[in-house]
Amino acid sequence: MEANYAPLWESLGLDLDAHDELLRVLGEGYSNIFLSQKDRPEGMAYFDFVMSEVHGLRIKELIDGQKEGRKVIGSFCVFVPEEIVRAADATLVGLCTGADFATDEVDKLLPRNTCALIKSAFGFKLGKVCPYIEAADLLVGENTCDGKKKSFEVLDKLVDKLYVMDIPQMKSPEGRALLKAEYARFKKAVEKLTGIVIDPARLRNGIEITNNKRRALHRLNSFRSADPAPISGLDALLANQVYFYDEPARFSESINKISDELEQRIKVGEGPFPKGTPRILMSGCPMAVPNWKVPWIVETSGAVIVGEESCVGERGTQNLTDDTGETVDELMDNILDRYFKIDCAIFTPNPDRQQHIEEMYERYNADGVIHYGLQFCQPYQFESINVEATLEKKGIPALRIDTDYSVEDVGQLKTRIEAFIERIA
Ligand code: BJ8
Repeated sequence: MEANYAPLWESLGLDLDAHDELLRVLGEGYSNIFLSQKDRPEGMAYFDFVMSEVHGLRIKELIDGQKEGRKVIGSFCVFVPEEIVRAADATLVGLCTGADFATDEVDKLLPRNTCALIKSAFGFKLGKVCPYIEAADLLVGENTCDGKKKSFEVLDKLVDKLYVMDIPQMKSPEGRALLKAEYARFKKAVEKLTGIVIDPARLRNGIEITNNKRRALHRLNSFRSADPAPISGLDALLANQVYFYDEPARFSESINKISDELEQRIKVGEGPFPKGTPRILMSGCPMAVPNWKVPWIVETSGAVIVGEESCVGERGTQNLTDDTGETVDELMDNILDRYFKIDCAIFTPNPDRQQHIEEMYERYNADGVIHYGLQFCQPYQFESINVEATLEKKGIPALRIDTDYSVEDVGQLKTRIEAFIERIA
């Protein structure tokens, strides 16, 4: 019998009718995009289940955890150090974004030329359809791009639990000092919220839990360099998206199970697309659930995606945190070392990202790079011009796409993507 989560959603203040409609549209989209794929690894059944319960069972687990004293912290960015959250027995979850919602209300609050990701986060809040934002004990905003930074001033008026973290814009000693101070302040805030003092053993445990999730995804992704690729880009993206919601140990175990399967598939040359299918590296803005538009177009136009240079992808999960250290200060420095390497486009200059794109292109044996920029995303749109030019100069075919969450441009995107695939085939 299907569980009835309506009382739970009602207790969180969700608009049940709007939420039902959202789940209906999501379910339909999911089944058209994911379930219609051929030759998926059997292990993806777990992710189908997670997605069907992402607003149900997972929310119930979080609420049950809260009853036992485990706090929930929501975040919009991979700069929020999960190690510190886990060290205090709290749970870090990604907040809803990735689809347009309550757009009329959003347009009254935010400038029109705000990126779809930010608008979407507000749409989920204003439309009362995100159980994560409602269930969270603390929301962490971060001063990354100007859009996010200023939008948190607006969000602060809508919620009473917003904490804003400052983020440097340059990889300088001063930038590092700023991030160090901000992580120390965040640790204090987490300790205050949870009533738990983070000691070295706890911090080491938080590092281990978080590293294990990353390790599992590194392993899964390593198999995508094979030809034929043993998993579609859509399914791999889904695994990267679920990373932000699922219980960590269960997530790592499920990813490792799929990886075992992929290893076998490679031995017998099996995959959802035939050997020799043109291979694409996606690069650019993060794609949160249910933003599957461009990967879906790519993989229904004769190519396979073999890597994501994105925060919902390798930019978010690359590099483990060193767990060696005896004191909290040493371990906090290790955390700082790891996060200060994130090559988000908010940094200036940001040469590491260009290098990472080229390195991923080689490692995954890609044939071309599609740069995915959200309209009005200044950091990534600015970088995309140079990324495209530099790649082309080095003989790496590149296509620059600027889009949003609407479906209006699907036809036009398909034409451009098909032409690009023809060029690299
Ligand atoms: S570390 S990429 S998750 S900031 S798409 S809101 S940049 S205008 S999401 Fe990001 Fe952290 Fe960086 Fe990663 Fe602004 Fe661009 Fe919108 Fe964006």
